[in-house]
Amino acid sequence: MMQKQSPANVKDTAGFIVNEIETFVRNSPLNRMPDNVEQVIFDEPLVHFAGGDDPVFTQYKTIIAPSHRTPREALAQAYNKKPGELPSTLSVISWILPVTQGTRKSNRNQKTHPSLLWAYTRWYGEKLNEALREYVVKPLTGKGNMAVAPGIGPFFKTERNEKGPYSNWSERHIAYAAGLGTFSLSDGFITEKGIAHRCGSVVTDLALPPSLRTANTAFSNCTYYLNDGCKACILRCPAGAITEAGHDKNQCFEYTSTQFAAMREELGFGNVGCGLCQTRVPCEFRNPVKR
Ligand code: B12
Ligand code: SF4
Ligand code: SF4
Repeated sequence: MMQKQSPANVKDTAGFIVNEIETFVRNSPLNRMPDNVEQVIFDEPLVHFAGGDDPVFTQYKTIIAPSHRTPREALAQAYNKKPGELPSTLSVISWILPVTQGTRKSNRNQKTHPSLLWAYTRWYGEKLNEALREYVVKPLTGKGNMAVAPGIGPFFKTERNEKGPYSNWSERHIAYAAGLGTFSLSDGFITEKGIAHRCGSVVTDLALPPSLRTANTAFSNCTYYLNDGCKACILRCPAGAITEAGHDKNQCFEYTSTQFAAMREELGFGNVGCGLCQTRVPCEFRNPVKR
């Protein structure tokens, strides 16, 4: 799949990777609802790149936790090397998988539980997301490049502190670094295709052109911070986990892990999600600051 790079083909390589990801998502049998193979789980993805040594990745050690890996640390760990032993240029490939209109609509009517389609998206959609991460890594390594998908790597971990659960590779923070959008009052990540999505990423030693971060702040796409008074997600959350102070991860976690046991058991899923705060809100499928 991949040829060795010269500066001249960096742009071609980037285009090629975007095309590979789009084609995989469009054609993969994993991107199909189990009850109806005509219905896709995700729409066309958004794909951006970040420089692997962008200083924002070091900031995440303060913003998230010291254990949060930089791309260099993640790649080094995967190859059992020291970060300084890796090539001087690293890149991160980051993608957004937008939830389809049909699924979003089904969740809009929900008041306490996720809709069946939303639960399928959480469970089967993440299987597609995992397969996509592997699909992006394999051909790169097959052609002699280094690549890892930290979000599904053996060192990936979710821990807890007083604020709630956090991981050592936060896909949304990677997407922020790649200029795909910003955070929000509800904690959700608002992209040009809205907040209802799943995301993923791969680190590689390929040189890829970093995408611009055009947002003024890490919260610019959320209209709450534009003083427009939007509090739609506060009203949507059945757990009372969202207030003007932000998103209480502990409350969200308690609600989603205790309330949906019967649904999880019936479906045989480990997690059915919730996402009421990501549907029937102005940021559901678009960037609300661009009305
Ligand atoms: C742990 C976890 C949870 C926990 C905690 C969520 C959380 N907010 O962190 C719980 C169980 C509550 C949860 C719930 C849900 N989750 Co979850 N979860 C994760 C997981 C595994 C790790 C997240 C993590 O590391 N967070 C770290 C903390 C610190 O991040 P944070 O609180 O979001 O970050 C805040 C600060 O950093 C702050 N900030 C402050 N200053 C600054 C400065 C700068 C410069 C920046 C950039 C940021 C920043 O910004 C953020 C917002 O306040 C990820 C998968 C992954 N590997 O990333 C999925 C993930 C975050 N979950 C996801 C989803 C979809 C959900 C649910 C909707 C459930 C569902 N599937 O239906 C809910 C939504 C909750 C919500 N309102 O955000 C998606 C989010 C996609 C999106 N649309 O935003 C992810 C990325 C999974 C995926 N692969 O797509 N989840
Ligand atoms: S519903 Fe409104 S306040 Fe909540 S995240 Fe979306 S834009 Fe921000
Ligand atoms: S914050 Fe958590 S509990 Fe509240 S609507 Fe969003 S996902 Fe559901």
